[in-house]
Amino acid sequence: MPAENFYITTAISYPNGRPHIGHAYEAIAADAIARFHRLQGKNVYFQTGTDEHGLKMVQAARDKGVEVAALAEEMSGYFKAMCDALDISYDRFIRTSEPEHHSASQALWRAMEARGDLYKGRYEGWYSVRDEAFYDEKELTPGQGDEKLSPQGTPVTWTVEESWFFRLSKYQQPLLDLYNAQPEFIQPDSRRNEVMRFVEGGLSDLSVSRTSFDWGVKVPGSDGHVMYVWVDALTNYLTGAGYPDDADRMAKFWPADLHLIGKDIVRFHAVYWPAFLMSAGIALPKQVFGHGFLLNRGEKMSKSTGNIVDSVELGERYGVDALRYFLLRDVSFGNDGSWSEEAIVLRCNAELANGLGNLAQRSLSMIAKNCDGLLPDPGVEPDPKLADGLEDRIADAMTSLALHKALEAVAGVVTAANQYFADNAPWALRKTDPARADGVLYWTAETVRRIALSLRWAVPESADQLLALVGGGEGVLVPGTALPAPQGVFPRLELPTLT
Ligand code: MET
Repeated sequence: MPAENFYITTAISYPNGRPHIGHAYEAIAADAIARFHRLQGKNVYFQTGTDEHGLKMVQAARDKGVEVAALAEEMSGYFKAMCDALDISYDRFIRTSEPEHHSASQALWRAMEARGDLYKGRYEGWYSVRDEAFYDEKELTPGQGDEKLSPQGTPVTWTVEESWFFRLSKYQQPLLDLYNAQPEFIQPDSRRNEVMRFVEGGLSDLSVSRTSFDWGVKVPGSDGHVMYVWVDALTNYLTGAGYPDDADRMAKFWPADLHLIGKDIVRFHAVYWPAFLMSAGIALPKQVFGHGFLLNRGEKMSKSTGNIVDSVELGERYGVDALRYFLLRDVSFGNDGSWSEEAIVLRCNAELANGLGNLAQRSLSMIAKNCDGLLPDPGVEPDPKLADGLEDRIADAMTSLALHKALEAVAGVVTAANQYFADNAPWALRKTDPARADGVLYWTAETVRRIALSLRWAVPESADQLLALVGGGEGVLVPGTALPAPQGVFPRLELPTLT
């Protein structure tokens, strides 16, 4: 039987500046999920990339005094470098400026046009360049002076422009039917409720082209119009699946299994995107999951407050796996989470350095010293079954994308194994009952193997190092195996001293 396919995406980022830890967080979470499914034997396709068109990019380039294509090129490079530095196992890093993506977007456009869902008109309304979003008057709140703010708190400007429209209003009922029939389409439930309220409130037709600038995908057969950036941005998911020409690839990877995105862009993914696809007669993705924001000591990262942190630097300072572990373990996935360097140090020292690292180091150095570096025999020492059911608990947690719960289950086994090691004191048994001491060391090493295997999706490099140290892989450890010299896998972290 061919392996099951699994297609997962992150949002694609605007390369109008450098990536910050919020981008790293989404990439790490998606990577963890992608790796988990690969380890389950699935044929995974994982796509991330950059969203390079739109007014926001045009304005950022103008502010910096550079060409927009040059800005996109340079900044996209930083996003890709971030993914590479953080061990993000993407299969494709897509850029919406690629010709192949332009063709896919135009094909989707034509399909919506053929359905009779596009018409030409004049857009008059509020637009937020920061969100690249249109808003209804009723959604706005007053800002300073005459300023009006979007629900995301970004300034909006009154915009009048000749434009193509998409008959979004026609899809109000089909969308509500979708949310009712498939509650898992939008998760978590809190986001689903928000979207349902929004759609129940009525949908206006959507302006889907711009004429005031030309940095975008050209509207087929309509000179002077480029597509509204979200139309082409969302289409990246189809481009990656081979739309429109590669039917074999489409059959494998479409519909996508999971679009992992931030909670601020759920509306685009759970309202506009399925409406476009319904219009074009294309199957809908199985799930849109809106994760929470990552707050720095409770504050949202923002360029204006200057609390942007370079995740690549954090990875260099504390270790990529420590950063990954912290983010996946500390944040209750789906909710907002808070991070600080102190919190990274605290969590990783407690559970990685002192918890798992010590367990491995203490047991393996005793094996090196007392057992000639050969994995001892369990003898009659009973299997303490410390990791019983661990894999199932992780799989359960991953089904509902409770990444933090999956790691909590692993942390529980680490604690139990340390307790087992301390209670049985193999260093003391060595003098009174060496065969039992051997048995305790064997079972400790075997538990470390199970833990390491269970962590491969979260901290890939460290988990593999740990597996190599216990001489293990998929199967139960074999007594007599010669082990490499033990080495610390999880260094104790320290906060940089202030100078
Ligand atoms: N560039 C968008 C954002 O960062 C996401 C596009 S996902 C199709 O909000």
